[in-house]
Amino acid sequence: MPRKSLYELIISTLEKKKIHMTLVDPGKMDADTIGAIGAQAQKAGTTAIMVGGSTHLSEAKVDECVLALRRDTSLPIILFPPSASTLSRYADALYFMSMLNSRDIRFIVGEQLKGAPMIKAMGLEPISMGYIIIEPGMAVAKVGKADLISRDEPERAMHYSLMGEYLGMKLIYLEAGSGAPEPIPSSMVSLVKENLSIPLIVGGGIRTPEQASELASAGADIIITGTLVEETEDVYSSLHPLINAIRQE
Ligand code: 1GP
Repeated sequence: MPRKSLYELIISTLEKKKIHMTLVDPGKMDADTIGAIGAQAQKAGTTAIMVGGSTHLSEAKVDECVLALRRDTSLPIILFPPSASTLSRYADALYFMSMLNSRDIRFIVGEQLKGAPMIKAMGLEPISMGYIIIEPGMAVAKVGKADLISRDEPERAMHYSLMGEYLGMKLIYLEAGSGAPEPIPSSMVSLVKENLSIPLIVGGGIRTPEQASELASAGADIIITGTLVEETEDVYSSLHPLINAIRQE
């Protein structure tokens, strides 16, 4: 039987439980620190590691971090690239993402056009994803020139999400921006989820088990945390209760 794709694994896992993924940014930490974070996150129950950030990174830097994660964990590694140059052949897959509410064609199809042949050559699994930036959006909103959706426009977020689904994307990601002071409102997550038939990822500003639980209960299928693991001194103790809280939903 052929090996399941990572996307198929995500779908079959979601039939049983909600998923947590840990985001690490090679622009902010060295490879050994990233490997150590990955090992603690795996022990805490995270399902996959996402490697990326909003700044440009060299292929060598991304390779080094992915290889450290390979050495220190047995988790799937998914690239979360800010641009076509931020790829690594050593990852399992990448979110082939389009920032649907960008004002700049480069972030909708431009980097994707550059990246497509590289993904083919590297043999990476692309998982298409509609990336939608919600206020405040933080660095990624500025870099990606997002036409921000405000926190009190849940319908606009829903319309963008539906557009992504109808374009054939496999996942939708509602992003408040890394380090956002608070996560996306749960009422927005509920409205999007009620109307969507593909899995919904939510990230940006999630720091506590209560926030993660509220978003999962509102309909988030996959919860992402990044800043939390960068700032804590004890990755396991910070992540374990948060991942348990999602699993209860
Ligand atoms: C960023 O949503 C992710 O793309 C993670 O955000 O760093 O705020 O957890 P945080």
